[in-house]
Amino acid sequence: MNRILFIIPPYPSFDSFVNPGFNERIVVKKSGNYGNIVTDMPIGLLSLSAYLKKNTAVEVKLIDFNVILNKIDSFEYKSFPELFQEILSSKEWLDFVPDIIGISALFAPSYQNMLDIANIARKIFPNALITAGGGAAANMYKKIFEDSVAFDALCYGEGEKPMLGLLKSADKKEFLKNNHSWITREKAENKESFQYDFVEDLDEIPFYDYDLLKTGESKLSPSIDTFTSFDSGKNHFHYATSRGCPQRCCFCASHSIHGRKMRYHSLDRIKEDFTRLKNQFGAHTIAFLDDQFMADKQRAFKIIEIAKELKLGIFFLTGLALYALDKKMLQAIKSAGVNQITLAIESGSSRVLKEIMHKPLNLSIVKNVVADCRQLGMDTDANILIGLPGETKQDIEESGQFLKTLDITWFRIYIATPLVGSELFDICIKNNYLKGNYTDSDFKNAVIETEDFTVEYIKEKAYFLNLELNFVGNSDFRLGNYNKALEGFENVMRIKSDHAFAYYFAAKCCKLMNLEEKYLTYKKKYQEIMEESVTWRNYAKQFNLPLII
Ligand code: B12
Ligand code: SF4
Repeated sequence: MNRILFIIPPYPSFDSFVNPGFNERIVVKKSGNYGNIVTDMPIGLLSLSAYLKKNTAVEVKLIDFNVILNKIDSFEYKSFPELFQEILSSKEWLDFVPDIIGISALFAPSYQNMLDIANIARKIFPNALITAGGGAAANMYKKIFEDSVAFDALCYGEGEKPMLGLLKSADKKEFLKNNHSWITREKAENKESFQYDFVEDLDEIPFYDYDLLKTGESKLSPSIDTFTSFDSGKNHFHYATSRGCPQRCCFCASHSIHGRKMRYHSLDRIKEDFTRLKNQFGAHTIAFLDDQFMADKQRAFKIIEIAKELKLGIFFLTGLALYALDKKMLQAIKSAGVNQITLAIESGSSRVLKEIMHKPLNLSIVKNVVADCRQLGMDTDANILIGLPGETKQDIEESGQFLKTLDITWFRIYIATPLVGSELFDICIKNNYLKGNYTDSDFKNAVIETEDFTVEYIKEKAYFLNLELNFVGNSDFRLGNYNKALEGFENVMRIKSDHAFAYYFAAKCCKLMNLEEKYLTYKKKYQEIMEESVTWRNYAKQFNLPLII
């Protein structure tokens, strides 16, 4: 029987884990403050495991370093490799010797961790085949083979069929050599081209192998926690009803793994899986990870109905396409208990949306969707991206002006990041726009600099827009919904305990709601921060906030 060990490297780099930036969420451990790591369920690996177990004899184990980093209450290591060495050589963590190691590297920030894990695993398990898959592995293969000799092969695109072929082959090295979905050093050096080998009918993949997880542990820090309306104590399970997305947003790299054609699970199968999640795993909510849940609207309605019939809550972790969100769809979503949705608006400038992002979104639709959500009592989070090549300072200003007119509950302002596999990445390379290490960038760091802006400008502007749209111009505060506005500000305090603007505007809400005791607490904290922090004093000055209330 084959034995596979799947490993998920820490998502962030060591440096960003131990030195989280000013604008980042902090986690306090006995040994100090660290960046927060999200631990959503790795459904790619759960799918792989289920598919392999259905089709061949295999034993599968999973080590998710993100879960481990969240679990330990003190971080005593001088580097991540120290941690990798300890865990991978410990019998307590791993009670078998794997024949195949499969590292899952979906994104570039985990690049160095993926290499370090492979190098260490090569020493501990000299006879194992070391493979990797996911966006970073598939799109960065040339660099990986330059930077490490530990890998036998990297998977091009989705892994179910390539990995099954590998497990079933009598001569594994020969299989890797001849199969077009596996990238080997030799094939890369010969500049061979690679091919996807997708499971076309997703129903061929069995119910995800959720048993591979200690589900309690993956819920230590789910991304759902950042949504104020969601009770993270509830038992939620990640799931994708489809794969693929036909859109061509220039900043996206998803197609480089899943392709652009939509593939679906049947409705019967979805019902079966939801029922099992509820009855066998005690699920309360399904958190969807589809790239394009709205690709087929009638199907989307039916899936929502299935969840409602089963009395399961639903939640969308990825941004929803606005063109599909007419009043009827929003009513259906709301009726399934959704109180908060993420809108993939991306920019308030029509020019940027159309000419730069290649995103067919009409801004008048945005206004209607936001108004309908308010009317239905649904909170809206808007994803906004700034700093793309071709975008000018004037575009960013115009975008900000438009966004200010929307009654969005909370704006998430991101900095354009050149994801490997995206059109944006190719544009940046071609024009020499990269002014930093792109593997470190994760929508918080600015690394793109063009004729129109510097990295410093974009970084500053992103934070300025955040303060302007979420605090100074907060829509709930503006509309007199002080309780709701206060909820948002208090949520920020929990994530960033020295956020001066959160205390200032929370104090204002409390004053207006006659919450005298809270008002005094928040006012005092604001004034303390103003005394201590030059950065916050500067921001206060820019927005004409008093230093003493
Ligand atoms: C859920 C998700 C997350 C979760 C990860 C949860 C998890 N444990 O899987 C969280 C919230 C942590 C996350 C974070 C980020 N994410 Co994200 N995320 C996604 C999302 C929406 C779904 C992933 C998924 O479940 N896909 C469905 C499953 C079935 O596919 P899969 O995971 O890719 O797995 C398949 C293959 O990759 C392959 N495979 C994977 N591992 C392995 C291993 C082996 C050995 C083999 C053979 C094959 C293989 O086979 C699997 C089965 O077919 C994708 C978009 C997408 N559709 O993929 C973006 C995506 C992966 N994320 C992306 C990015 C950029 C990020 C962030 C950098 C940005 C950010 N700040 O949000 C951060 C990075 C982490 C950090 N620094 O904090 C990009 C990555 C692009 C790139 N080239 O770098 C994507 C593709 C989104 C996009 N539109 O471009 N993300
Ligand atoms: S960002 Fe979303 S809508 Fe745009 S191409 Fe990627 S998955 Fe599709």
